[in-house]
Amino acid sequence: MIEAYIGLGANLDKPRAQVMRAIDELANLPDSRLLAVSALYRSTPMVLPGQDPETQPDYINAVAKLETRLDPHSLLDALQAIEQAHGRQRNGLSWSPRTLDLDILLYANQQLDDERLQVPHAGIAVRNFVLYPLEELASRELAIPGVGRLADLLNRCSPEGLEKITS
Ligand code: A4P
Ligand code: MG
Repeated sequence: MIEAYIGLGANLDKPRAQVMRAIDELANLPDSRLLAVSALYRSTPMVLPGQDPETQPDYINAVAKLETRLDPHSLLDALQAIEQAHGRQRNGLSWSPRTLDLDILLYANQQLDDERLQVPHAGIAVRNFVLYPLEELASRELAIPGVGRLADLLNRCSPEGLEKITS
């Protein structure tokens, strides 16, 4: 068994319900156990240069910690099957609104870079909607392979635009 962290994000079609349902589905992944889930966060859309954040609804984001025997590509297959079951439409445009996005943030202490997977996730160092929920589940000393220590990344990442949902 290895430990993996999954990022959840949604900004279409009742995003909070999408994320809650996805958490249940992560709990039912084969050969895996859901160990912990962060609070849900509301976050301002991060958009590509030239895109207007005002044109997208806010995201609901969270991070989940799993124990799994699935290899990284089988885990990605399983996550993409969940995305499809949530009616995820891919229009070929990056960072467009979505009913559900599941990203492998970390897979043990492995670094992967192939045509389907980049792990740690490419955006991990600069995404407050990943780092702050991750801090709830992991030690601040967590070493993110090839990237740095979680505490250092948090020090450099403003929580602006991120709101923990408490009710
Ligand atoms: N892929 C490569 N590495 C990974 C990984 N570690 N985990 C590949 C999951 N998938 C990975 O993803 C495209 C391809 O990335 C997959 O087929 C897989 O083989 P996708 O989900 O189809 O497309 P995408 O999500 O639009 O693209 P991308 O570049 O993965 O976007 P991100 O990084 O997921 O960012 N703002 C806020 N506030 N909250 C958000 O959650 N999310 C995004 C999307 C933009 N802005 C956001 C948020
Ligand atoms: Mg994605």
